Amino acid sequence: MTQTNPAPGMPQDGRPPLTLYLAAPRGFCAGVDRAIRIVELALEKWGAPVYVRHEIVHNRFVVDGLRAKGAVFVEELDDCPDDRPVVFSAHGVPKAIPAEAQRRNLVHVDATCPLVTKVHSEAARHHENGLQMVMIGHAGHPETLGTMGQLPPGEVLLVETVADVAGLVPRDPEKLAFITQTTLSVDDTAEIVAALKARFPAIVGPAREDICYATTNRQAAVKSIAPKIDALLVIGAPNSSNSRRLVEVGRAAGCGYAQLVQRAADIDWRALGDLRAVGVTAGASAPEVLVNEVLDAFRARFDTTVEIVETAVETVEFKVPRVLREPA
Ligand code: 0K2
Ligand code: SF4
Repeated sequence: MTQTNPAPGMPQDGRPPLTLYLAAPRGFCAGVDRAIRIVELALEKWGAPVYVRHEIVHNRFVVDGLRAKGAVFVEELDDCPDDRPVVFSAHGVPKAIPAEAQRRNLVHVDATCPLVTKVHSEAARHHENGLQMVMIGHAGHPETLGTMGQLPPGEVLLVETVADVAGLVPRDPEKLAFITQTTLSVDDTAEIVAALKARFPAIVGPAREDICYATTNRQAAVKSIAPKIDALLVIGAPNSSNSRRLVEVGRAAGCGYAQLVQRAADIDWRALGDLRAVGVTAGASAPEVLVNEVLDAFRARFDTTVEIVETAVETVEFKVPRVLREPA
């Protein structure tokens, strides 16, 4: 699909021509959309303030918007009062957190993405079958903490790189299974899985990838744009794992300049230099309004032709929890 976009009121003369390849899919996934709706519906149902444990998704613009509506973001359940509802973020929480909320009789709503919950269930099932888990993920990331926190300490061994596989000391190399964070690099993870299978031939893996459809699709779209462009901009936050992976995927696919930007004001125009073609995508937690802001910034400086590069069509939708579908 091709659109020529003269910015309203912008002179055509003097602006160099630029083709802007816009990745599709990009931006919000079904899990992010659901998590944000959960906070909005909780505010409608119970009024402000509604507490949210951790950023509901890793995007300051989203968080600030919900804060303005009455959400209060905290890192720990201890920071939530007993008499207000609390929402758990899309990334998931260790098992101890809902248990503690229950003990305190807190009204709590879990906005963990159902695809993250699926990984939690996998871990629990393997544990019941007597397998020790290897988790491929990033240390300290809330999703990794949440997934590892489904099982007792020591039951989940973390690996971040191929090199980490050599250092694993499992209880029984014949009784292992692996799971992954949902937002990893598809290619890097395949290498780690290959190393795990080479060292532990009996290791059990998921029937289908734990890396989710949204992560996979966004990375595939970047790969298809990379050969056409001089530079790639990924709209997303520095703490957004899936957004950072898109930058890495762009670089690995041959894009010499690939940069994460939170919004248009972050674009380093000098570093971009003389551009003929640029790629733009957005992480799963970055709202479309920020994509439009970036497009407008290009239109202001270049005679920009936007080419949408669609490599997949997404139709996934997740329902919000029943408590938010019922009247107050
Ligand atoms: O990519 P991250 O896991 O860091 O999280 P966000 O940027 O908030 O994106 C939403 C994904 C949440 C769970 O998979
Ligand atoms: Fe769910 Fe994937 Fe979105 Fe994470 S990135 S919230 S796992 S759909």
